[in-house]
Amino acid sequence: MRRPWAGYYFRKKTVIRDAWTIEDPVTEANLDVVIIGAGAAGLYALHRVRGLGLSAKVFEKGDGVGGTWYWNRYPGARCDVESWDYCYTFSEELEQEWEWTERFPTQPELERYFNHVADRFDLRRDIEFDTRVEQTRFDEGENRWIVRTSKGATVSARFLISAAGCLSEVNTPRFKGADTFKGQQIHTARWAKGGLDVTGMRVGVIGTGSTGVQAIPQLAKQADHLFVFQRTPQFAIPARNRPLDADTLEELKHNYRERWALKRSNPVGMGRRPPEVSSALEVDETTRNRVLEESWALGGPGFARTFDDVMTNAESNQITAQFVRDRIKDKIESPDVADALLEIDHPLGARRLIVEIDYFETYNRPNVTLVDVAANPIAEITLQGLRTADGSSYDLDLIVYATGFDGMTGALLAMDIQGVGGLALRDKWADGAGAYLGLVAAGFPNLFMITGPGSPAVYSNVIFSIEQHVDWIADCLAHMLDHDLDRIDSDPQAEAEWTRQVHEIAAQSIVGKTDSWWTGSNIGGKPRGVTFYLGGTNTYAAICDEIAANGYEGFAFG
Ligand code: N01
Repeated sequence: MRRPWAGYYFRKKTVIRDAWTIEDPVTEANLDVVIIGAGAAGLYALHRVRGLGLSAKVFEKGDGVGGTWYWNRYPGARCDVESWDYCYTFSEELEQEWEWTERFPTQPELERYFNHVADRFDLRRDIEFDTRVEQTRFDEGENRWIVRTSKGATVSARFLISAAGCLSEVNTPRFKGADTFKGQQIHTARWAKGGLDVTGMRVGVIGTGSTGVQAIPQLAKQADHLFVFQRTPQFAIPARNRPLDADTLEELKHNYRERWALKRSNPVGMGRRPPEVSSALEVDETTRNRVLEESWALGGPGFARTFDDVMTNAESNQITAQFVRDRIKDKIESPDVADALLEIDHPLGARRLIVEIDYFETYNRPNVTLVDVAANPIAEITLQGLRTADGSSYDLDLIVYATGFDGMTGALLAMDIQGVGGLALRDKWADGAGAYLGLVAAGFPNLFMITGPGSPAVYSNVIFSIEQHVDWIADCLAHMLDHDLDRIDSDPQAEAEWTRQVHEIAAQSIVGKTDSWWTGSNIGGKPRGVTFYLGGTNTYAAICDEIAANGYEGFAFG
């Protein structure tokens, strides 16, 4: 059978450390800003820095814009944040002209949206596609970043902005024998552009995180048989997706500004009001159940905030989690399958809460088999399929790796970034990643990270966090231009204190109280721990603004 992608997915990750020096001829020397990535962050960053009159170039490894929504084309891929929240807020014209069609937009719709943004703001002419940034070094004498790309160009820029994304470096476990499999193997974030027809195939899906949970119901509809290899059962909340009718759209457009104000005051950047009841423990059982039922009926990611203290109070969490277990159980016909799907070993929200459409019902189909690979781990991939530790074999035509990403730092560390004194970012972060406000890592001057470690990043409505970061960076650049400043770095002490606070807040939360990509434990050798700020996007934005108003406290200019 044809294996069009097999070679690509199992190519060994290369860490480039050749004898490249900053004396290499520079092919383009007069840029103000280089931006890495043309996803939601890179597009908006380009728009803002152009507005300051700066010249800029974006390097994008794909051949189109959209980032996550360019790469993740697997069946069922859609955003699990509502369309009216998961969109830019910087342009009222954009808000008014764009028409969302569903509560939770699909990947094709989001890809269209980002293409529309690229065209509407004339961004493409400064984007170089099919080009990866491989190495960058800070030239201390000139206060410039020298950037080398996969196409062999070496450009120099005053500022470097990473918009490489928190979930763009894929994680494909290397199972013994994977190279021998005669069928097709594909990672969900590298799905073929034209789609993949799995009709009549025996398909194995490894992984039941947000991605697997979205892909499984769609693959089951087409495949001859679907085997789901589950290692960790997880909580999932019904999406209750729906098309948006004309009245809803009109109401949305009318209220965008009001929603923006709600996002600013919400701890995860969503346009919602605070919960009606702050703790599950402060009301009687009847009220509690009514609130839970209403929240369940509404569905979506907001369920995690049914009560204010779900993420901080173990008892409130346990009550909410039991409610979810009971509702899920009702959907599954086989008691054994229900048990296997509900043997959840962590509090609700300790891993990123999943939003699902027809996921649990899919296990009632005769062509779907759940395989527990916690008890019997995958031992090897064979010529015919897959074998688990107890000797059971599964004949397959296609293996789908819904195995996630090297989150938060993976994309940054896939590049060879060297700061002051040749310090490599991967050496600086060898024991744990952090940057002052998640924006600038000490020793890496003039390098801004959008949604970097230390910022709310993935624990927020990320596109709203992106806008907040980009706006802050643009204001900071304007300040530097106004005051004729060439260089900005973080004070190492301010950075250490910020990172301490990030860890202290995480220690008080249920978030990350079990292994997952949130804690980096899905990647061998990666330091463990939550690296994103859990104090709330509203609090975070206020701190960033205050620091800027106080003359950029904790930053050092030169
Ligand atoms: O990745 P994951 P994801 N053997 O890391 C399993 C965002 N997202 O792509 O849990 C067997 O959550 C692994 O098992 P375990 C969202 O932020 C957003 O699903 O490690 N299994 C797990 O089940 C999300 O959180 C949307 O035991 C192995 C799965 O693979 C993030 O992306 C949609 C294994 C990986 O789950 C990542 O989600 C989709 C092995 N050796 C994703 N290795 C939106 O809608 C790994 N697994 C916006």
